[in-house]
Amino acid sequence: MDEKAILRGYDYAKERYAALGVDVDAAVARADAVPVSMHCWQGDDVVGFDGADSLSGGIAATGNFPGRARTPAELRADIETAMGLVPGATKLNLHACYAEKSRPDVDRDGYTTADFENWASWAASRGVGLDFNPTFFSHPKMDGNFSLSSFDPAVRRFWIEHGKRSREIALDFAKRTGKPSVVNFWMPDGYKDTCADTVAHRERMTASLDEIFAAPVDETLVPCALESKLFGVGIESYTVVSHEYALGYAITRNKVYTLDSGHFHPTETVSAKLSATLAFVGQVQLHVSRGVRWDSDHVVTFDDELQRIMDEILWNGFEKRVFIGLDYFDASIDRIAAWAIGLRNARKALLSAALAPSAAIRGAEREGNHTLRLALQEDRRTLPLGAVWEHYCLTRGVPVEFMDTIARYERDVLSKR
Ligand code: RNT
Ligand code: ZN
Repeated sequence: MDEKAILRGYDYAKERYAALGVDVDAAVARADAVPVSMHCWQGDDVVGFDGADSLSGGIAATGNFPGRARTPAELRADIETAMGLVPGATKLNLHACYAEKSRPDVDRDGYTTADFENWASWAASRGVGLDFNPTFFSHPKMDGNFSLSSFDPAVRRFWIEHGKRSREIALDFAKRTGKPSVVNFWMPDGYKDTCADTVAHRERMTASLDEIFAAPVDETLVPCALESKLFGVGIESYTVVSHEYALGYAITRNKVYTLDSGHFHPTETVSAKLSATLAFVGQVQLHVSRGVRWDSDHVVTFDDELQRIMDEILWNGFEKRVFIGLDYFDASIDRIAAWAIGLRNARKALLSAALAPSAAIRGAEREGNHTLRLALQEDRRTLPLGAVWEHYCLTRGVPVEFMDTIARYERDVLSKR
Protein backbone atom coordinates (compact mmCIF):
# COMPACT_ATOMS: atom_id res chain seq x y z
CA MET A 1 0.00 0.00 0.00
CA ASP A 2 1.15 3.50 -0.81
CA GLU A 3 1.99 5.18 2.48
CA LYS A 4 1.15 8.66 1.22
CA ALA A 5 -2.32 7.54 0.17
CA ILE A 6 -2.88 6.10 3.66
CA LEU A 7 -1.81 9.39 5.24
CA ARG A 8 -4.16 11.34 2.99
CA GLY A 9 -6.99 9.01 3.85
CA TYR A 10 -6.25 9.43 7.52
CA ASP A 11 -6.36 13.23 7.28
CA TYR A 12 -9.73 13.07 5.58
CA ALA A 13 -11.04 10.58 8.15
CA LYS A 14 -9.91 12.79 11.05
CA GLU A 15 -11.81 15.72 9.60
CA ARG A 16 -14.89 13.66 8.96
CA TYR A 17 -14.97 12.22 12.49
CA ALA A 18 -14.11 15.58 14.09
CA ALA A 19 -17.23 17.04 12.47
CA LEU A 20 -19.18 14.45 14.48
CA GLY A 21 -17.32 15.32 17.69
CA VAL A 22 -15.08 12.24 17.61
CA ASP A 23 -11.36 12.45 18.44
CA VAL A 24 -9.74 9.82 16.20
CA ASP A 25 -6.39 9.58 18.01
CA ALA A 26 -8.11 9.06 21.35
CA ALA A 27 -10.39 6.43 19.82
CA VAL A 28 -7.44 4.55 18.31
CA ALA A 29 -5.59 4.58 21.63
CA ARG A 30 -8.66 3.29 23.43
CA ALA A 31 -9.34 0.44 20.99
CA ASP A 32 -5.66 -0.48 20.86
CA ALA A 33 -5.41 -1.02 24.62
CA VAL A 34 -8.23 -3.55 24.99
CA PRO A 35 -6.72 -7.06 25.26
CA VAL A 36 -8.01 -9.69 22.85
CA SER A 37 -7.07 -13.27 23.63
CA MET A 38 -5.96 -15.43 20.71
CA HIS A 39 -7.03 -19.05 21.08
CA CYS A 40 -4.03 -21.35 20.54
CA TRP A 41 -6.29 -24.18 19.37
CA GLN A 42 -7.03 -22.76 15.90
CA GLY A 43 -3.51 -23.81 14.85
CA ASP A 44 -3.80 -27.58 15.29
CA ASP A 45 -7.54 -28.32 15.14
CA VAL A 46 -7.82 -28.57 18.97
CA VAL A 47 -5.71 -31.73 19.21
CA GLY A 48 -2.99 -30.60 21.65
CA PHE A 49 0.24 -32.31 22.62
CA ASP A 50 -0.52 -34.36 25.70
CA GLY A 51 -1.50 -37.61 24.07
CA ALA A 52 -4.74 -37.31 22.11
CA ASP A 53 -4.83 -37.87 18.38
CA SER A 54 -8.39 -36.72 17.88
CA LEU A 55 -10.96 -34.38 19.35
CA SER A 56 -13.87 -35.37 21.59
CA GLY A 57 -16.42 -33.58 23.76
CA GLY A 58 -18.99 -32.82 21.09
CA ILE A 59 -16.88 -30.26 19.24
CA ALA A 60 -15.40 -30.70 15.77
CA ALA A 61 -12.94 -29.00 13.47
CA THR A 62 -13.84 -29.75 9.88
CA GLY A 63 -11.51 -29.47 6.90
CA ASN A 64 -8.17 -30.78 5.80
CA PHE A 65 -6.04 -27.79 4.83
CA PRO A 66 -2.34 -28.73 4.71
CA GLY A 67 0.09 -27.53 7.38
CA ARG A 68 -1.55 -28.30 10.72
CA ALA A 69 0.93 -27.60 13.55
CA ARG A 70 2.14 -30.97 14.85
CA THR A 71 4.55 -29.86 17.56
CA PRO A 72 4.66 -27.07 20.17
CA ALA A 73 7.51 -25.42 18.26
CA GLU A 74 5.47 -25.42 15.04
CA LEU A 75 2.44 -24.04 16.86
CA ARG A 76 4.45 -21.26 18.48
CA ALA A 77 5.97 -20.32 15.11
CA ASP A 78 2.48 -20.18 13.59
CA ILE A 79 1.17 -18.10 16.49
CA GLU A 80 4.03 -15.63 16.10
CA THR A 81 3.34 -15.32 12.39
CA ALA A 82 -0.35 -14.65 13.00
CA MET A 83 0.34 -12.22 15.84
CA GLY A 84 2.58 -10.25 13.47
CA LEU A 85 -0.48 -9.56 11.32
CA VAL A 86 -2.61 -8.17 14.12
CA PRO A 87 -2.34 -4.76 15.80
CA GLY A 88 -3.24 -4.09 19.44
CA ALA A 89 -2.88 -5.86 22.77
CA THR A 90 -3.04 -9.58 21.97
CA LYS A 91 -2.91 -12.29 24.64
CA LEU A 92 -2.63 -16.03 24.11
CA ASN A 93 -5.26 -18.44 25.37
CA LEU A 94 -3.80 -21.87 26.17
CA HIS A 95 -5.53 -25.16 26.85
CA ALA A 96 -4.11 -27.71 29.29
CA CYS A 97 -3.83 -30.27 26.46
CA TYR A 98 -1.03 -28.11 25.04
CA ALA A 99 1.23 -29.25 27.90
CA GLU A 100 4.77 -30.30 27.10
CA LYS A 101 5.07 -32.95 29.77
CA SER A 102 8.01 -32.59 32.12
CA ARG A 103 7.85 -36.32 33.02
CA PRO A 104 6.31 -39.07 30.89
CA ASP A 105 4.04 -40.29 33.70
CA VAL A 106 2.52 -36.91 34.64
CA ASP A 107 -1.18 -36.61 33.79
CA ARG A 108 -3.65 -33.72 33.79
CA ASP A 109 -4.46 -34.19 37.49
CA GLY A 110 -0.80 -33.52 38.29
CA TYR A 111 0.24 -30.82 35.83
CA THR A 112 2.28 -27.92 37.18
CA THR A 113 3.90 -25.00 35.42
CA ALA A 114 6.86 -27.29 34.74
CA ASP A 115 4.62 -28.81 32.06
CA PHE A 116 4.10 -25.38 30.49
CA GLU A 117 7.60 -23.99 30.93
CA ASN A 118 8.18 -23.30 27.24
CA TRP A 119 4.83 -21.52 26.91
CA ALA A 120 5.42 -19.39 30.02
CA SER A 121 8.91 -18.32 29.03
CA TRP A 122 7.80 -17.72 25.44
CA ALA A 123 5.00 -15.43 26.68
CA ALA A 124 7.04 -13.65 29.33
CA SER A 125 9.87 -12.86 26.91
CA ARG A 126 7.40 -11.36 24.42
CA GLY A 127 5.28 -9.44 26.90
CA VAL A 128 2.26 -11.54 25.94
CA GLY A 129 -0.36 -12.32 28.62
CA LEU A 130 -1.61 -15.90 28.96
CA ASP A 131 -5.12 -17.17 29.65
CA PHE A 132 -5.72 -20.79 30.52
CA ASN A 133 -8.27 -23.59 30.19
CA PRO A 134 -8.38 -26.95 31.92
CA THR A 135 -9.10 -29.54 29.20
CA PHE A 136 -12.10 -31.71 29.99
CA PHE A 137 -12.15 -33.66 26.72
CA SER A 138 -9.98 -35.85 24.47
CA HIS A 139 -8.74 -37.93 27.40
CA PRO A 140 -9.20 -41.57 28.57
CA LYS A 141 -10.38 -40.44 32.01
CA MET A 142 -13.53 -38.92 30.52
CA ASP A 143 -16.59 -41.00 31.36
CA GLY A 144 -18.15 -40.71 27.91
CA ASN A 145 -18.82 -36.99 27.83
CA PHE A 146 -18.90 -36.67 31.63
CA SER A 147 -16.14 -35.26 33.82
CA LEU A 148 -16.90 -33.19 36.95
CA SER A 149 -20.46 -34.46 37.10
CA SER A 150 -19.82 -38.15 36.36
CA PHE A 151 -21.49 -40.71 38.63
CA ASP A 152 -18.05 -42.34 39.06
CA PRO A 153 -16.26 -40.79 42.05
CA ALA A 154 -12.81 -41.71 40.68
CA VAL A 155 -13.57 -39.85 37.46
CA ARG A 156 -14.77 -36.82 39.39
CA ARG A 157 -11.68 -36.92 41.63
CA PHE A 158 -9.32 -36.91 38.63
CA TRP A 159 -11.04 -33.93 37.03
CA ILE A 160 -11.39 -31.99 40.29
CA GLU A 161 -7.62 -32.28 40.72
CA HIS A 162 -7.18 -31.12 37.13
CA GLY A 163 -9.30 -28.06 37.89
CA LYS A 164 -7.26 -27.24 40.98
CA ARG A 165 -3.95 -27.65 39.12
CA SER A 166 -5.24 -25.37 36.37
CA ARG A 167 -5.78 -22.49 38.77
CA GLU A 168 -2.29 -22.98 40.18
CA ILE A 169 -0.78 -22.96 36.70
CA ALA A 170 -2.71 -19.81 35.77
CA LEU A 171 -1.54 -18.08 38.95
CA ASP A 172 2.04 -18.76 37.96
CA PHE A 173 1.34 -17.46 34.42
CA ALA A 174 -0.11 -14.26 35.90
CA LYS A 175 2.93 -13.72 38.09
CA ARG A 176 5.37 -14.40 35.32
CA THR A 177 3.69 -12.29 32.64
CA GLY A 178 2.45 -9.51 34.95
CA LYS A 179 -1.02 -9.84 33.42
CA PRO A 180 -4.13 -11.56 34.79
CA SER A 181 -4.70 -15.10 33.56
CA VAL A 182 -8.36 -15.94 33.09
CA VAL A 183 -9.08 -19.63 33.75
CA ASN A 184 -12.05 -20.89 31.79
CA PHE A 185 -14.00 -23.98 32.81
CA TRP A 186 -15.92 -25.64 30.03
CA MET A 187 -17.05 -29.21 30.49
CA PRO A 188 -19.00 -31.10 27.79
CA ASP A 189 -20.97 -33.04 30.42
CA GLY A 190 -24.34 -33.98 28.98
CA TYR A 191 -26.47 -36.56 27.16
CA LYS A 192 -27.31 -37.33 23.58
CA ASP A 193 -30.82 -38.26 24.54
CA THR A 194 -33.39 -37.27 27.13
CA CYS A 195 -31.96 -37.14 30.64
CA ALA A 196 -34.10 -38.81 33.29
CA ASP A 197 -32.52 -37.22 36.36
CA THR A 198 -31.45 -33.72 35.44
CA VAL A 199 -30.74 -32.83 39.07
CA ALA A 200 -28.24 -35.59 39.91
CA HIS A 201 -25.50 -34.43 37.52
CA ARG A 202 -25.99 -30.80 38.46
CA GLU A 203 -25.60 -31.58 42.16
CA ARG A 204 -22.33 -33.35 41.42
CA MET A 205 -21.16 -30.55 39.15
CA THR A 206 -21.81 -27.92 41.82
CA ALA A 207 -20.00 -29.95 44.48
CA SER A 208 -17.01 -30.49 42.16
CA LEU A 209 -16.76 -26.84 41.15
CA ASP A 210 -17.09 -25.71 44.76
CA GLU A 211 -14.24 -28.01 45.71
CA ILE A 212 -12.04 -26.72 42.89
CA PHE A 213 -12.67 -23.12 43.93
CA ALA A 214 -12.44 -23.75 47.69
CA ALA A 215 -8.77 -22.82 48.07
CA PRO A 216 -8.45 -19.05 48.21
CA VAL A 217 -6.60 -17.49 45.30
CA ASP A 218 -6.29 -13.86 44.26
CA GLU A 219 -8.99 -13.76 41.59
CA THR A 220 -7.81 -10.41 40.32
CA LEU A 221 -4.78 -12.36 39.07
CA VAL A 222 -6.71 -15.53 38.20
CA PRO A 223 -10.31 -14.68 37.32
CA CYS A 224 -12.17 -18.01 37.21
CA ALA A 225 -14.88 -18.41 34.61
CA LEU A 226 -17.63 -20.92 33.85
CA GLU A 227 -18.81 -21.35 30.24
CA SER A 228 -22.35 -22.40 29.43
CA LYS A 229 -23.49 -24.38 26.43
CA LEU A 230 -26.79 -25.30 24.84
CA PHE A 231 -25.76 -28.54 23.13
CA GLY A 232 -22.88 -30.41 21.54
CA VAL A 233 -22.57 -32.97 18.77
CA GLY A 234 -23.78 -36.18 20.41
CA ILE A 235 -24.82 -34.11 23.45
CA GLU A 236 -27.96 -32.70 21.92
CA SER A 237 -30.54 -33.20 24.64
CA TYR A 238 -29.10 -32.17 27.99
CA THR A 239 -26.08 -30.19 29.11
CA VAL A 240 -25.27 -29.91 32.79
CA VAL A 241 -23.78 -26.42 32.52
CA SER A 242 -26.59 -24.72 30.65
CA HIS A 243 -27.05 -20.95 30.46
CA GLU A 244 -29.20 -20.73 33.59
CA TYR A 245 -26.86 -23.04 35.51
CA ALA A 246 -23.70 -21.10 34.62
CA LEU A 247 -25.29 -17.71 35.25
CA GLY A 248 -26.58 -18.84 38.64
CA TYR A 249 -23.24 -20.34 39.57
CA ALA A 250 -21.35 -17.21 38.56
CA ILE A 251 -23.70 -14.93 40.50
CA THR A 252 -23.74 -16.98 43.70
CA ARG A 253 -20.02 -17.86 43.69
CA ASN A 254 -18.73 -14.54 42.45
CA LYS A 255 -17.24 -16.08 39.33
CA VAL A 256 -16.85 -14.86 35.76
CA TYR A 257 -19.51 -16.01 33.30
CA THR A 258 -18.24 -17.06 29.87
CA LEU A 259 -20.61 -16.35 27.01
CA ASP A 260 -19.70 -18.13 23.78
CA SER A 261 -21.49 -16.68 20.77
CA GLY A 262 -22.00 -20.19 19.32
CA HIS A 263 -23.67 -21.60 22.43
CA PHE A 264 -27.22 -20.31 22.14
CA HIS A 265 -30.25 -20.77 19.98
CA PRO A 266 -29.49 -19.38 16.51
CA THR A 267 -31.66 -16.28 16.98
CA GLU A 268 -30.20 -15.43 20.39
CA THR A 269 -27.23 -13.08 20.51
CA VAL A 270 -24.51 -12.66 23.09
CA SER A 271 -24.48 -8.89 22.52
CA ALA A 272 -28.01 -8.75 23.91
CA LYS A 273 -26.92 -10.63 27.03
CA LEU A 274 -23.97 -8.47 28.05
CA SER A 275 -25.53 -5.60 29.96
CA ALA A 276 -28.23 -7.91 31.36
CA THR A 277 -25.61 -10.30 32.72
CA LEU A 278 -23.32 -7.55 33.97
CA ALA A 279 -26.19 -6.14 36.01
CA PHE A 280 -25.61 -9.10 38.35
CA VAL A 281 -22.19 -10.68 37.71
CA GLY A 282 -18.97 -8.77 38.19
CA GLN A 283 -17.20 -9.92 35.05
CA VAL A 284 -17.87 -11.76 31.84
CA GLN A 285 -15.56 -13.56 29.45
CA LEU A 286 -16.45 -13.71 25.79
CA HIS A 287 -15.71 -16.52 23.43
CA VAL A 288 -16.32 -14.65 20.24
CA SER A 289 -17.19 -17.24 17.65
CA ARG A 290 -19.56 -17.69 14.72
CA GLY A 291 -22.02 -20.50 14.54
CA VAL A 292 -23.43 -21.35 11.14
CA ARG A 293 -26.62 -23.36 11.75
CA TRP A 294 -24.97 -25.02 14.74
CA ASP A 295 -22.01 -24.36 17.06
CA SER A 296 -19.76 -24.77 14.04
CA ASP A 297 -17.01 -22.40 15.20
CA HIS A 298 -16.57 -20.59 11.89
CA VAL A 299 -13.99 -17.79 11.64
CA VAL A 300 -15.24 -14.53 13.18
CA THR A 301 -16.30 -12.15 10.42
CA PHE A 302 -16.91 -8.41 10.52
CA ASP A 303 -20.65 -8.76 10.93
CA ASP A 304 -23.39 -6.92 12.81
CA GLU A 305 -23.21 -9.15 15.87
CA LEU A 306 -19.46 -8.65 16.28
CA GLN A 307 -20.00 -4.89 16.04
CA ARG A 308 -22.83 -4.95 18.55
CA ILE A 309 -20.68 -6.87 21.00
CA MET A 310 -17.85 -4.35 20.77
CA ASP A 311 -20.28 -1.39 20.88
CA GLU A 312 -21.78 -2.79 24.09
CA ILE A 313 -18.33 -3.11 25.66
CA LEU A 314 -16.93 0.30 24.72
CA TRP A 315 -20.08 2.40 24.82
CA ASN A 316 -20.80 1.17 28.34
CA GLY A 317 -17.21 1.38 29.56
CA PHE A 318 -17.12 -2.38 30.22
CA GLU A 319 -13.46 -2.82 29.18
CA LYS A 320 -12.42 -3.90 32.66
CA ARG A 321 -15.42 -6.17 33.14
CA VAL A 322 -15.33 -8.10 29.89
CA PHE A 323 -12.44 -10.35 28.92
CA ILE A 324 -12.49 -10.75 25.15
CA GLY A 325 -11.32 -14.07 23.73
CA LEU A 326 -11.88 -15.77 20.41
CA ASP A 327 -13.02 -19.36 20.01
CA TYR A 328 -13.26 -21.00 16.61
CA PHE A 329 -11.41 -23.68 14.71
CA ASP A 330 -11.55 -23.90 10.96
CA ALA A 331 -9.36 -26.55 9.34
CA SER A 332 -10.66 -25.92 5.81
CA ILE A 333 -8.60 -22.79 5.12
CA ASP A 334 -5.09 -21.61 5.98
CA ARG A 335 -5.09 -21.75 9.77
CA ILE A 336 -2.81 -18.73 10.21
CA ALA A 337 -5.02 -16.64 7.95
CA ALA A 338 -8.03 -17.88 9.93
CA TRP A 339 -6.46 -16.49 13.08
CA ALA A 340 -5.42 -13.23 11.42
CA ILE A 341 -8.83 -12.63 9.85
CA GLY A 342 -10.74 -13.19 13.10
CA LEU A 343 -8.32 -11.25 15.27
CA ARG A 344 -8.16 -8.33 12.85
CA ASN A 345 -11.95 -8.28 12.71
CA ALA A 346 -12.21 -8.19 16.51
CA ARG A 347 -9.76 -5.30 16.66
CA LYS A 348 -11.44 -3.51 13.75
CA ALA A 349 -14.81 -3.77 15.46
CA LEU A 350 -13.29 -2.40 18.67
CA LEU A 351 -11.91 0.50 16.64
CA SER A 352 -15.27 1.08 14.98
CA ALA A 353 -16.97 1.08 18.40
CA ALA A 354 -14.48 3.66 19.68
CA LEU A 355 -14.86 5.83 16.57
CA ALA A 356 -18.65 5.77 16.42
CA PRO A 357 -20.49 8.99 17.33
CA SER A 358 -22.06 7.18 20.27
CA ALA A 359 -22.75 10.35 22.25
CA ALA A 360 -24.83 11.76 19.39
CA ILE A 361 -26.66 8.46 18.86
CA ARG A 362 -27.46 8.13 22.56
CA GLY A 363 -28.40 11.81 22.72
CA ALA A 364 -31.03 11.27 20.05
CA GLU A 365 -32.40 8.34 22.04
CA ARG A 366 -32.58 10.39 25.25
CA GLU A 367 -34.56 13.03 23.44
CA GLY A 368 -36.93 10.42 22.12
CA ASN A 369 -35.86 11.16 18.56
CA HIS A 370 -35.83 7.64 17.23
CA THR A 371 -35.72 8.80 13.61
CA LEU A 372 -32.44 10.61 14.22
CA ARG A 373 -31.12 7.64 16.20
CA LEU A 374 -31.73 5.31 13.26
CA ALA A 375 -30.32 7.80 10.73
CA LEU A 376 -27.12 8.21 12.76
CA GLN A 377 -26.78 4.47 13.34
CA GLU A 378 -27.05 3.81 9.62
CA ASP A 379 -24.71 6.65 8.57
CA ARG A 380 -22.18 5.34 11.03
CA ARG A 381 -21.77 2.16 9.00
CA THR A 382 -20.07 3.97 6.13
CA LEU A 383 -17.89 6.44 8.03
CA PRO A 384 -14.21 6.15 6.97
CA LEU A 385 -13.26 3.41 9.44
CA GLY A 386 -11.10 1.73 6.76
CA ALA A 387 -8.86 4.78 6.42
CA VAL A 388 -8.28 4.91 10.18
CA TRP A 389 -7.69 1.15 10.27
CA GLU A 390 -5.05 1.33 7.53
CA HIS A 391 -3.24 4.15 9.29
CA TYR A 392 -3.43 2.22 12.57
CA CYS A 393 -1.87 -0.86 10.94
CA LEU A 394 0.82 1.29 9.33
CA THR A 395 1.82 2.93 12.61
CA ARG A 396 1.92 -0.45 14.41
CA GLY A 397 4.13 -2.06 11.79
CA VAL A 398 1.39 -4.48 10.78
CA PRO A 399 0.66 -5.07 7.08
CA VAL A 400 -2.49 -3.47 5.70
CA GLU A 401 -2.76 -6.32 3.21
CA PHE A 402 -1.56 -9.51 4.81
CA MET A 403 -2.12 -12.27 2.26
CA ASP A 404 1.43 -11.98 0.85
CA THR A 405 2.77 -13.01 4.24
CA ILE A 406 0.35 -15.93 4.34
CA ALA A 407 1.35 -17.10 0.86
CA ARG A 408 5.05 -16.88 1.71
CA TYR A 409 4.55 -18.82 4.95
CA GLU A 410 2.57 -21.50 3.13
CA ARG A 411 5.35 -21.85 0.59
CA ASP A 412 8.32 -21.76 2.98
CA VAL A 413 6.89 -23.46 6.08
CA LEU A 414 3.48 -25.11 5.85
CA SER A 415 4.12 -26.96 2.58
CA LYS A 416 7.15 -28.65 4.14
CA ARG A 417 5.18 -30.23 7.00
C1 RNT B 1 -16.82 -25.77 23.34
C2 RNT B 1 -16.45 -24.51 24.03
C3 RNT B 1 -15.03 -24.42 24.48
C4 RNT B 1 -14.04 -24.94 23.45
C5 RNT B 1 -12.60 -24.59 23.74
C6 RNT B 1 -11.64 -25.44 22.96
O1 RNT B 1 -18.04 -25.71 22.75
O2 RNT B 1 -16.77 -23.42 23.24
O3 RNT B 1 -14.75 -23.13 24.86
O4 RNT B 1 -14.33 -24.49 22.18
O5 RNT B 1 -12.36 -24.60 25.07
ZN1 ZN C 1 -16.08 -21.49 23.87
